Amino acid sequence: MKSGIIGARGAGKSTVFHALTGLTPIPGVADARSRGRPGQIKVVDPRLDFLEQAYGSRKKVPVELTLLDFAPNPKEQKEGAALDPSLLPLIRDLDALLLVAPEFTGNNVPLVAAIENIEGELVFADFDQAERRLERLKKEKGPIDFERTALEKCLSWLEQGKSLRILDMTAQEVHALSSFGFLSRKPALAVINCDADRATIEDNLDALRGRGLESFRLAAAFEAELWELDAEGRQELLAEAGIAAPARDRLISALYRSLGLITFYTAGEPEAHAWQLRSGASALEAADRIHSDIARGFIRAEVVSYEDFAELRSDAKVKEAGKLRLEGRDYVIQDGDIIHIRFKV
Ligand SMILES: Nc1nc2c(ncn2[C@@H]2O[C@H](COP(=O)(O)OP(=O)(O)OP(=O)(O)O)[C@@H](O)[C@H]2O)c(=O)[nH]1
Ligand SMILES: [Mg+2]
Repeated sequence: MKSGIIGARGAGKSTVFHALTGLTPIPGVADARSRGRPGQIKVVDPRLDFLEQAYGSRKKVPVELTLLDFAPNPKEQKEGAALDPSLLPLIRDLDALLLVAPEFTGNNVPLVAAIENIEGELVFADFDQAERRLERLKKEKGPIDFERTALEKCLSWLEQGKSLRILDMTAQEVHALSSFGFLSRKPALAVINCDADRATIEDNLDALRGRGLESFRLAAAFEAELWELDAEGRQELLAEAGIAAPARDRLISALYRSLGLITFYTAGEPEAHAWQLRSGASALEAADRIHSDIARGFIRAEVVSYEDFAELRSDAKVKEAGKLRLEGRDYVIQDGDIIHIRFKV
């Protein structure tokens, strides 16, 4: 899963990237080819640690998220502009966006306005794209099909300055528009980059929630500096600042919530593996996540919930207690399920 960090010049995007990944930002201004810098975040997962131990696995594979920071391009992004327009094609295929609003000493702008300005740019870009496509369809004079009516619905929504994230669409409409990668429909988090003494403030930003945005507060410069220390030192300074968990861990939960994701596991002696999945996905989709061959040859899934396994601690005991379920391809995977797929190729 890939998320991109966007926002105004100097909002602290690279500092947020540094705080979350431990990687220092790209120095200077990048050329067109190397604008996006990816950083990996391994998801800290106590359930996976437990499985690794219980199975004596030789390898542990956590879920990884990718964050992208973009080198600035002052020629394209004017001082004060909410977004660099030349980034638009680079963020179209991302799964989620982090919209950064600065709220630290030296750069403290009205929060909701900062986020709404970024959203405004996304809405504008979508409007432009939808309009151009609609015009082409009209010129082709084909029948008024599903795509066309769906586009018209989007346009009249975007026209009001609203993001597509909060537009009710039928599954058919979503399908008809899926190839567009509309930016204002992407799950997004409002990231408030603040001073350390304001990191634990509880925001109640109804204006943002109304736009389908959750907010997420972090003291980026403070947490970026913590990477100089060992794990213990980091924990100590975080605790002193009253911050319960590192921004990285809190971000992961926030992203999981706003993207509607769950984690399932496969575990055995070779490896304990955590997999990310869309909430509501079937056993067949889980199989496909592991390997397309496994999905193709799917016979059935053997499933135990994490809670049951944690209590019984071995496959044999799970079976004995009758807690191992045999499920078919349509079974809806639950968060924490440990599954073993039987398949034939
Ligand atoms: N005090 C404080 N300073 C910050 C914080 N975040 C960023 N800064 C400072 O703000 C300036 C800009 O930060 P960057 O992280 O480079 O901002 P950016 O959004 O990546 O900037 P561009 O890539 O040039 O658009 C730097 O001088 C940072 O040190 C913060 O949380 N607290
Ligand atoms: Mg930067």
